Amino acid sequence: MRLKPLSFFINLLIFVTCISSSYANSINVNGLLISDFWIKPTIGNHTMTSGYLTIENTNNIDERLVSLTSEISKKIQLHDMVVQNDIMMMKNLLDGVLIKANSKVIFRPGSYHIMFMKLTKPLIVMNKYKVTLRFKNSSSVIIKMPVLSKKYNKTKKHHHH
Ligand SMILES: [Cu+2]
Repeated sequence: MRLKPLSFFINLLIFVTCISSSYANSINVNGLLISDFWIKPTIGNHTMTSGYLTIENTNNIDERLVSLTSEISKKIQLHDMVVQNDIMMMKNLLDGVLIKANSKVIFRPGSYHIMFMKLTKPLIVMNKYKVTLRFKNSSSVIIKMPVLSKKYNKTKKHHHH
């Protein structure tokens, strides 16, 4: 095996196997707690949908979610919802999402979300799809995001199957 530069190892992807029962998904990668990740089912034959997660940064330095990739989508953006002329609009966050030291950012409907555009295949409810999160400081992380028909304002329900 040839020697690779240190950055190669730092950027090595960490493969994470999520607990398959219910969707109490939660992983800890170098002090980044990533939890409650899910993808909204597509509506009809729409080729885009959104995804959500919670990222808690327990480290003493700021972190930034820079970009995402996945085999399910040819184009993934990080969006926020903003009000422009009294209309709720989606805003493409070109600089990613800042997760300050010792704080938490919650992606949820009506707020931060992952925009999966140009889906490459229909998403199946309860299936899990690999999504790679790329951070500024930490290694990239692969999570398996389940497609769930969650009710936005209700308390969490557990799906057993
Ligand atoms: Cu969006």
